[in-house]
Amino acid sequence: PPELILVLGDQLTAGKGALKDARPGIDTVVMAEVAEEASYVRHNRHKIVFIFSAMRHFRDELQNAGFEVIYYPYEAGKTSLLDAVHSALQECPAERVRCCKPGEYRLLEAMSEWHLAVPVELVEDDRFLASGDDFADWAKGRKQLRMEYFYRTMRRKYEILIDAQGKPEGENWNYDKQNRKGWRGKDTIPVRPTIEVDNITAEVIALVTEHFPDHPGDLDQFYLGVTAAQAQSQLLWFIDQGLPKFGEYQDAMAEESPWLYHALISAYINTGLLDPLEVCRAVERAWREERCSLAAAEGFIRQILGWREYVRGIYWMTAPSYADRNALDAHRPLPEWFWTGATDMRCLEKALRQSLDLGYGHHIQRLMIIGNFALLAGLQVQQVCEWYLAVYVDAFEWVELPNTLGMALYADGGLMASKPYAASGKYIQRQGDHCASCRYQPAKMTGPGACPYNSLYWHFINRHAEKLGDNPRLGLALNNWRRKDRDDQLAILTWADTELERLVPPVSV
Ligand code: FAD
Ligand code: DLZ
Repeated sequence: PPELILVLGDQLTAGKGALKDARPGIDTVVMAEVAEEASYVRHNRHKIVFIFSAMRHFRDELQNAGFEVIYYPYEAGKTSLLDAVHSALQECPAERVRCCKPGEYRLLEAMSEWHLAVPVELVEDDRFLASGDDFADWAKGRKQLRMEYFYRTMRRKYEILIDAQGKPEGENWNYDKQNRKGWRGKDTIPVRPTIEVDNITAEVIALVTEHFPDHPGDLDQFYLGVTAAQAQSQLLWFIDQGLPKFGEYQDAMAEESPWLYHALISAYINTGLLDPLEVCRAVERAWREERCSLAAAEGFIRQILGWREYVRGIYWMTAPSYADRNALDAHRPLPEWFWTGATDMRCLEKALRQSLDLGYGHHIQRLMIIGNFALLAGLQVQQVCEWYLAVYVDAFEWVELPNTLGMALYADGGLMASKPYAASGKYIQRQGDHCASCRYQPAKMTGPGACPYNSLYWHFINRHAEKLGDNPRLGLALNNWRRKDRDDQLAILTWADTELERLVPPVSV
């Protein structure tokens, strides 16, 4: 019997998910641009344009492949996906609705309450490399979950960077120690090819400009591909131009570039325009053809085969209560300047502005600049998570939440990360070149001109000393703090309190 196949805006892969075994000429596909999905957070306008335009291009591809597609553009005024499915069922004779399991718990829960005239079947999302059951099996009985061990299982399972004896290539599983160089402006950063804005994207840009005036994002700088072919050519460009230096500068921050040698492919993988396994295999191939070092290839593959699958496993294993965790009792309200970038801390200003304007920040900006500030200042966890979900083009809760709540804010008490990623101005100075153009000095601890990250770092260590006391990875920091003179400690804490009052003022009622 004919089916109605609902394809969501982050499920744009032919032949996978609900489209697996779909029959052109028999089944009908429905896709819808709906207010509820576009507004549940203040999504970056780049993200809305990217999703709507990619959906419209995907619709055309499905039609070219012979599918009947019912497509509701934003102007059709469908409020929710349920609303769209209801309407589509009036237009076609389907006896069942099929949809791939959504990436966010919020939507899964809503779908479980859909009452339609025909049954709804949810199918597993086969675009991921570890299913929920695979992850649960791996996690079962382990006292502590650590990404590194999960990653090794995945390397073996997919035989990626594994030699003929079944050992890791180069004899090590992980080459992270070679991947920590700071940026000193000494290398040439390759210029990224621009992608032409076609008519479909231009129309969507006009629509989003009109309907989402309060959302962040400078659409004059729209830079994303919107088809699988464009995503593929971005990947090939990266493998050629970015990958050779990816590992070396993976943890670096640069004044002159928002992306350095990063791939800019997360949005494509998360929406189905690129396949994660094919990406890993293409990078492995580049190493085998001697086009990059093993450290670069391994470092990159670990992010996708390891971290990406691991955070998804954590998300579904702990949903929905994970989102409410706040293990360090962080309650300061998110300052308004997170939405404008108006701060005189240079590194933070750069990271915030590009995140707001482009919807992009690389990992170290998200973790060690913005996330680190939120952690040290004790910003309210759920407000910070909502900010991340809104601002980045690649943000979907399954990947955003464990990264923000777990990795950056340590609000899960150490389920995701083995220690809080707390760092002072010294780290930021070592990894990048922002400090040279900043009014604050990373070598100064207190008084006017002192880098706020410094005193806030010790404030953080001091206020959580008890909770974090048994974490061996923080032993050194705690000892250094305890060895300080009582007067020095007091001066640092008093200065940090002054800085907190200034930078994160309480919300006026
Ligand atoms: P590259 O640095 O070139 O890395 C290659 C790929 O590896 C990425 O495209 C991505 O698919 C994958 N990857 C790398 N790190 C991670 C990770 N920690 N978790 C999952 N995948 C990873 N990534 C998202 O896709 N969506 C998010 O909403 C998101 N939120 C984050 C929030 C915080 C606080 C932090 C610290 C990280 C977050 N990340 C998120 C992970 C990572 O920062 C982005 O995937 C990466 O910056 C995307 O840029 P890129 O494609 O240039 O990545
Ligand atoms: C993110 C997003 C946006 C902005 N708009 C839509 C939309 O109009 N229609 C749609 O099907 N999907 C959209 N999405 C992606 C969904 O929010 C996503 O499928 C869920 O959050 C689950 O990951």
